[in-house]
Amino acid sequence: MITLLDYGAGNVRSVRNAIRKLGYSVQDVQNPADILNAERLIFPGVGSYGSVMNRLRRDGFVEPLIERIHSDKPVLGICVALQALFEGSEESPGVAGLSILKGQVRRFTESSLSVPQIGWNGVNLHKPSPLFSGYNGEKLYFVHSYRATLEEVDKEWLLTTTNYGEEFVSGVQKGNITAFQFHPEKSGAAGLNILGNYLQATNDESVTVITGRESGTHRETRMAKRVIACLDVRSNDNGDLVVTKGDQYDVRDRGEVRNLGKPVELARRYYEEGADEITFLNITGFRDFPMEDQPMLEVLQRTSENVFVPLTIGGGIREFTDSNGREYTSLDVASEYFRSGADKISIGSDACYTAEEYMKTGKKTGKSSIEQISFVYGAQAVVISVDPRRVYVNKPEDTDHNTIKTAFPGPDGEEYCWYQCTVKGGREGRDLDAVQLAASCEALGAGEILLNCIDKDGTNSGFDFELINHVKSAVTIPVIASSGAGSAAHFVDVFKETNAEAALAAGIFHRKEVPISEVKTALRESGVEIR
Ligand code: 1PR
Repeated sequence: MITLLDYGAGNVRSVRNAIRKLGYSVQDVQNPADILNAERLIFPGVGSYGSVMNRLRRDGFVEPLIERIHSDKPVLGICVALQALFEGSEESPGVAGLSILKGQVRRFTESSLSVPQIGWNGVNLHKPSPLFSGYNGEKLYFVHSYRATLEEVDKEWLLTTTNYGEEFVSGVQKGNITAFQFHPEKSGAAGLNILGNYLQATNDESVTVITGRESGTHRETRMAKRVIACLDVRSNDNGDLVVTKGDQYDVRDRGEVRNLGKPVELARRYYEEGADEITFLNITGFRDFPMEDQPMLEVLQRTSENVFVPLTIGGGIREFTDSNGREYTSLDVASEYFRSGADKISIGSDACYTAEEYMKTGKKTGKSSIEQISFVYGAQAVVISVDPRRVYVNKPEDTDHNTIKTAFPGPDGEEYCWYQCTVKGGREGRDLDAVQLAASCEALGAGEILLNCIDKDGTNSGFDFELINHVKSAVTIPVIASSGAGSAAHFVDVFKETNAEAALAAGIFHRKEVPISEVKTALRESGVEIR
């Protein structure tokens, strides 16, 4: 029996599902005494530093947790839980941590890096550990902006380090305490193996004598470029929830909504085929009341039972009032999705309205969906889905928007274009360009940009490098290139021609034109770092 410290700050469903998948039972901490009495305790780290510590304090969990850590009972901390062992974090100034380790956790400082670090990276083992038995250097999933530096951690605690432009502490272990900066529950088979080793080692004393993977052979770890499978989901005319796919956002074929499969089954297939991440977009979310949109919640719940890579959900993340007059904030809506198994939420239309307001007033209100969700769940949990379309002009002075000189002139030979943001699934253009949207949303606390392109969507003609470079140069958060993938070579091209951290495709995977393994092979052969 494993006891889980669920303090309601994010997706712990994945940890629960991973433990169950490994054959153990899980129970939740109900009161402070459970923390002391649990045989084995897992402290999952989800949410921002401040929200984690404040919730632990609110529930009276801090004292028993410290007491347990000082006893000889096992505790496994994940992600922010590793950071919580320190005295505090730059993420939430003034909020005291558990102070088991001295010092502060700080934001990545290297200016050439995209922060947050979102994605797959390796670890170097600094001491023999049974937890890494069977680990062969596979990449594991990280998602964080803050980290403990090597100077901050006593040698006897140091378990693993990872390089993200600088070497940081990705694992600590001393006596009964183990904590990982990566998410084993989101790191595919390699992560499940580490988690399984941990559960076995803490179950059976004899296992701890096994010496794990050779430590001390230091190799540079490298962040991988991610390959993401995207599932656009909506109800068809019979009311069935289907994965569909549009051509330039038109998902109907001879009047019928295209049906390319079932969301849960397809997501599982992509996980098994090696997708680094799965994104679900509820493409009619702007119409429906999301809290009543139980099918999408169920899709997430069922998917997370068998899919152990990050899940993003988009569509309908906004505040609304239901037919009974009950008001929901976008934070309520997002929370429901996180509880159901989402690791990140993606905001489309609402991000445009927020950015427009922000550009008008120059003020952060703290009330927008981006700010609220980022404050509670951390920037890394907030993705902005951009749906831009090219607007051609003869010269930059013809518009107030950010233009580029394009190598693909417009219908009348126009040599410049800007990228107009749209809302409601591309139906309505706004007086806002993609650079304005991305930069405003970053300033408001978003952690990643999902950069679609209506002109390219479903065309199989390759990604729009001009758009990607244009937006990428305006932000320091990671950018996911999306729309237009038609072959494995297109993925190679997008990573050679742009600095995008990830590339996403839909149609070619759904129609089984290009398997994910072929994309990965092409990338590996071209020298692109992959998982
Ligand atoms: O506005 O917050 O409710 O979010 C709605 C979400 O639904 C947005 O993320 C928006 O991008 C998405 N969406 C709305 N309508 C459509 C549509 O297709 N009619 N799909 C839509 C967007 C685009 C991509 C697609 C890539 C790759 N889908 O995500 O998967 O273009 O496709 P390809 O590889 O086949 O070229 P809100």
